[in-house]
Amino acid sequence: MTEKISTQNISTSELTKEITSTGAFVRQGNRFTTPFGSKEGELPVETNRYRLLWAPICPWAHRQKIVFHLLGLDEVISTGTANPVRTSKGWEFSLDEGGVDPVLGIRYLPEIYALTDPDYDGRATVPTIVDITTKKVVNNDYFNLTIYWETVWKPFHKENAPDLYPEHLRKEIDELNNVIFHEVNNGVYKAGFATSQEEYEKAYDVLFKRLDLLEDRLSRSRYLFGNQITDSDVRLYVTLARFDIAYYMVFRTNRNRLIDFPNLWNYAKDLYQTPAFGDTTDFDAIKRGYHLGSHSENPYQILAKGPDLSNWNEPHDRARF
Ligand SMILES: N[C@@H](CCC(=O)N[C@@H](CS)C(=O)NCC(=O)O)C(=O)O
Repeated sequence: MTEKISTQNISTSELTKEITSTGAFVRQGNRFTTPFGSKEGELPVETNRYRLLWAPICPWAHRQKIVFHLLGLDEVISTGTANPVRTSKGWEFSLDEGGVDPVLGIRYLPEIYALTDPDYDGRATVPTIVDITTKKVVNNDYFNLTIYWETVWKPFHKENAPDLYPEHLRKEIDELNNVIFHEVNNGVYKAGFATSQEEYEKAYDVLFKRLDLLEDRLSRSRYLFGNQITDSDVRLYVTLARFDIAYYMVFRTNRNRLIDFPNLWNYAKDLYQTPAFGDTTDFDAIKRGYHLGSHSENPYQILAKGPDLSNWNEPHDRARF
């Protein structure tokens, strides 16, 4: 579901952005995309075999963590957490004793990519799924991972786990996920990483047009698909949770803040106050990761003091549905 990558005119900067000749950001494709499943060639669905490597700053990784909590998969897939401020050598496991991931023994994420594929020359990204038995990366397909957790991993869901990807809604969820990905989740990055005024404004306009439409949609229902939380809500939430604290300032997506959209803001608060959402949202990590992660854009490494985040715990209006 990722965009097609143009191999021409890609420039590499400190952030190793993928940039076209007109200054647009085009995200790299995923190198490890073998699906989980029971067919030959698929990754076997087994407990205590895989490790999720993540960083709480990252929206693509955060959604795996939310889904793990909602479904109880934290019990069967272990997690390694990188420091939110990425180093010039990549994500670092400096929060762990001795500065190495205790299960895999790596200090920097690129080490495990190199062990898996010495020829890999793309970015080593979170989320990454490692097979602990082989110490190799088996999947970094951030777009599809939550769908695997929600479907083929069902035998290991906790009792009364929600159905985040109900059969009768799958087509609509897939369609909305695509739109949310291109215009919102990745839309903020397209605005933030653009290297021309024109591409930045294009991404900005698409993003806010879509947020206006979602604002309207959420005037009619508690969640994106009525009264049940689905995979699409997880995807939208992770971008909303980073909006005012990071994207508004760092990516210049500043037509207005999340808290200026009554429905999106109440919806975000509602989810934040739902187990699995708020308790996996690390605002401090998000702020440090985005504001301090690029030395070229913040050479004096000054951390913005605001915004006030206490309002995330204030009452929301969604019970009216
Ligand atoms: N795998 C995807 C998406 C995941 C992703 O971009 N993760 C970011 C953090 S939010 C990352 O790990 N970036 C590392 C880097 O750019 O070196 C990609 O390659 O673009």
